[in-house]
Amino acid sequence: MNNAYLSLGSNIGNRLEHLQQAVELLNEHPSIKVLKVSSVYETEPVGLTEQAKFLNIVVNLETTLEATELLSACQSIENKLGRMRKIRWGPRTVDLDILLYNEEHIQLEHLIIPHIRMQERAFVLVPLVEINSEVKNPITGRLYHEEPAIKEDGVNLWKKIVRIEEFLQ
Ligand code: GSY
Repeated sequence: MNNAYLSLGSNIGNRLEHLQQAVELLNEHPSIKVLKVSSVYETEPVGLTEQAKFLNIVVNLETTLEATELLSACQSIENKLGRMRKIRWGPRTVDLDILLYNEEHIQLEHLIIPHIRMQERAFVLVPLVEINSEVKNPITGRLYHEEPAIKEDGVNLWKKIVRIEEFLQ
């Protein structure tokens, strides 16, 4: 069994509903079981700053899928939920990024794990560390809660989630 962490973000329409639907679709996948869902954070956009605020979460799941198969599953959920991404770094209905897959270092043309920018993004680090304070960068061995970027402004608790059932509709 493989263990993975995903980052999910939405900044178009009913942002919470998009995140809930994405987590439900993950959980309905026959080869995926969602184990933990972080609280929901409202976050200032990073990259293209002239766009609406995001809601972000991180989920922890177990899966029998290979990393590339998990990527395909994430992309098909994005497509199903009508992801619009006309502009690079721009607004999106829902975005699913694989952050970590076991303790593997994967470098493919279309998939880099650990996610290449995760240690620079408070909107990833804050919810990640909430669900696992001991999680480490598998390459450097550094704890993600020690990354300086975790202290950056622009990440605010929006909805506290304690149990996964509270999140699923
Ligand atoms: O990389 C995911 C999409 N994204 C986000 C996001 O999810 N949250 C915030 N706050 N900024 C972002 N910029 C991009 S691109």
